[in-house]
Amino acid sequence: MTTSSKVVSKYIEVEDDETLALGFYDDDDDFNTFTDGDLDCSCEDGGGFSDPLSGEVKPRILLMGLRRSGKSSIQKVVFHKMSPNETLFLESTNKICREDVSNSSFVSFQIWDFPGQIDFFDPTFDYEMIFRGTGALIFVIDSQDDYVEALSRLHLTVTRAYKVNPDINFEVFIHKVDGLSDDAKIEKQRDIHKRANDDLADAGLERIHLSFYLTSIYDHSIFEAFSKVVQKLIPQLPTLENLLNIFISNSGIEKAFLFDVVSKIYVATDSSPVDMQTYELCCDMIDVVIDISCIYGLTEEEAGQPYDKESMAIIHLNNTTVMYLKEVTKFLAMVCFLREENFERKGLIDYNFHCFKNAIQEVFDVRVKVQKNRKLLSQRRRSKQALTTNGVLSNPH
Ligand SMILES: Nc1nc2c(ncn2[C@@H]2O[C@H](COP(=O)(O)OP(=O)(O)OP(=O)(O)O)[C@@H](O)[C@H]2O)c(=O)[nH]1
Ligand SMILES: [Mg+2]
Repeated sequence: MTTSSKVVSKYIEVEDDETLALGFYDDDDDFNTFTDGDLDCSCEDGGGFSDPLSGEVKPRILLMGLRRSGKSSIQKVVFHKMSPNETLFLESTNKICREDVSNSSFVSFQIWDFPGQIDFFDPTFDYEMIFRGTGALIFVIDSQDDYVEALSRLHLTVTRAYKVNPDINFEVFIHKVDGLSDDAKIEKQRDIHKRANDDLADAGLERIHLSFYLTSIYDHSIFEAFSKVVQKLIPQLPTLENLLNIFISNSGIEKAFLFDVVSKIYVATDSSPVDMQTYELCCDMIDVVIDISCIYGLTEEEAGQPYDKESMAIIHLNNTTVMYLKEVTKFLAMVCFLREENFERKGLIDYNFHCFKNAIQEVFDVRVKVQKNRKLLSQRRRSKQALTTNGVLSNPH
């Protein structure tokens, strides 16, 4: 295996978009926290907190659900590399915690972790403002607990949110399924699915679509579910999938994933189905690459930078399959599965990969251009408004 040193910047930009090295996560509570009282801050972008540099409005992902359902654990495990056992010591959340997840590539959003019991009738809780800028609402249901109350809370939350913003993706995590047998998991999912949709149908809201996922922080299911939630928020997804399809069909590759290295969320994959084992192998491979890079790949000057342009790894599995990892951007890695005999044409694969990388770069460039234009437009609008309010602009007629 070949790995090389240097960085993957940790993309959780908390204060100044600065980087922390992978593997050295700061366990301090580096969330931006604010109380419900702070929520009525008015935002001119319709409630979305825009990135001042790009003019981009980051979609929000809300984590909601009853107390102790596992919301904060999910966030800590997926985005802070907290080990699942450590979540046992997490304290109950008592105010909304907001965190920016932004890696300046395709994955860019905010996660809002809510306290268990949100009171929609509390006048200080400006839920309209919250839901207006929301891309996805994840509702977490503890599957090891009685879920009658959770279902009625889900119904209330979803109907409120839908009224304010019908474009929200509603995602239901049937969580803590690690304690359940396979049969019990399927039965729980069927039951929750039926009851939640019946409630919506009774309210005449069958057009609201809920997506269900079985999740646990003790395996990769939470990463996979989060990947799917995030993918829905990436407008370039069809383009990325198309590029991956073209790449694999011309390179003798069976499956390819585009991974966000830090969170191990897969941003896109080709159109063949994903199986959990393959996904887990990819996550393990990324861990191995980063770990080996941290241990052997870092010179003193480059300390803390385990992922860079030269990062790549090849793993031969004992079933004649090869896994091939290559750097795509500072934050993204491609992980491919292919047969050993096809790997003999590595030159072709590398050439196709080079073309793929260029195409991705073009997609990025378009995105950057759009963001710049948006920023210019909003600046112009603002200065025009300022002029009008100062009475400088007057109608000549
Ligand atoms: N077995 C199991 N336990 C989990 C899982 N996820 C979270 N937990 C446990 O659930 C408990 C509550 O987790 P939290 O993340 O604090 O729950 P929360 O929803 O943020 O709770 P509030 O902040 O009070 O609303 C902790 O003891 C976690 O260890 C899971 O997937 N499986
Ligand atoms: Mg919490």
